[in-house]
Amino acid sequence: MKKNKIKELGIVEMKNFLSYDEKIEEKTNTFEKIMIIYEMAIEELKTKINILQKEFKVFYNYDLIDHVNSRIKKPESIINKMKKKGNELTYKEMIQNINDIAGVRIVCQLKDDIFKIRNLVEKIPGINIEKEKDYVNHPKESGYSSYHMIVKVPVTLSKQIIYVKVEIQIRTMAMDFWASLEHKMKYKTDKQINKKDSKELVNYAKIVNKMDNKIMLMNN
Ligand code: 0O2
Repeated sequence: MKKNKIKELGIVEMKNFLSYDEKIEEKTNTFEKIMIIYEMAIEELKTKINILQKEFKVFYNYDLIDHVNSRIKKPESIINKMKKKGNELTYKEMIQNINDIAGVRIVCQLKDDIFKIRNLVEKIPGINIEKEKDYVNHPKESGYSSYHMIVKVPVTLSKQIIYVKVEIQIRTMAMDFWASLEHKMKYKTDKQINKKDSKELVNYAKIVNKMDNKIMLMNN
């Protein structure tokens, strides 16, 4: 949508609605207000995904989506990520550069359902895809596998509609099991995991992938 049209309709991008150049302070009103807007975006998106989940279960007798989780990134994680990326610690930079402040994770049973879900998300009216990363067909070096989408979700307030970024991770139950385990073991610690364990984790990821492929074939 063109910029002048955005103004006419009272639609604003999050970064313009709250164009704060101030430094981030975790326990202030400003920080809380921003986080509440991200929470609203999660609620909007989750409602739409839950509708799809129910539709498939009730009308097609098919468990397309096993479960949906969501979270708001913790302030210290946001700040650490900004430091790693070399961002200035302002609200403006935070909104612009941190794509996963609001996160929704969709977990399914079958590998090919990941792409069915992706296509359904693309069709939800008002949801705009900003960026996608296919770690399913192209797993990370760590072995990590998931489909990532950064979408913009419209949050309707009394005077305007704000477009808010949300990261969606779509993965199978097996991928989810691996990622949670690996996250606990290595992702969040500052310590480097030794080479042997790292290799072992990559091997487990390959086993998970084989299993996902076999289960998918069995179902087909
Ligand atoms: P947390 O604690 O899960 O929130 P971008 O700016 O979007 O281009 P970003 O955010 O690094 O760069 O993108 P990417 O690669 O899509 O990763 C975002 C999230 O994916 C991570 O968020 C993790 O949740 C997950 N992820 C990515 N790589 C791995 C991995 O190797 N192992 C596991 N277990 N999870 C991974 P955070 O903020 O890093 O962590």
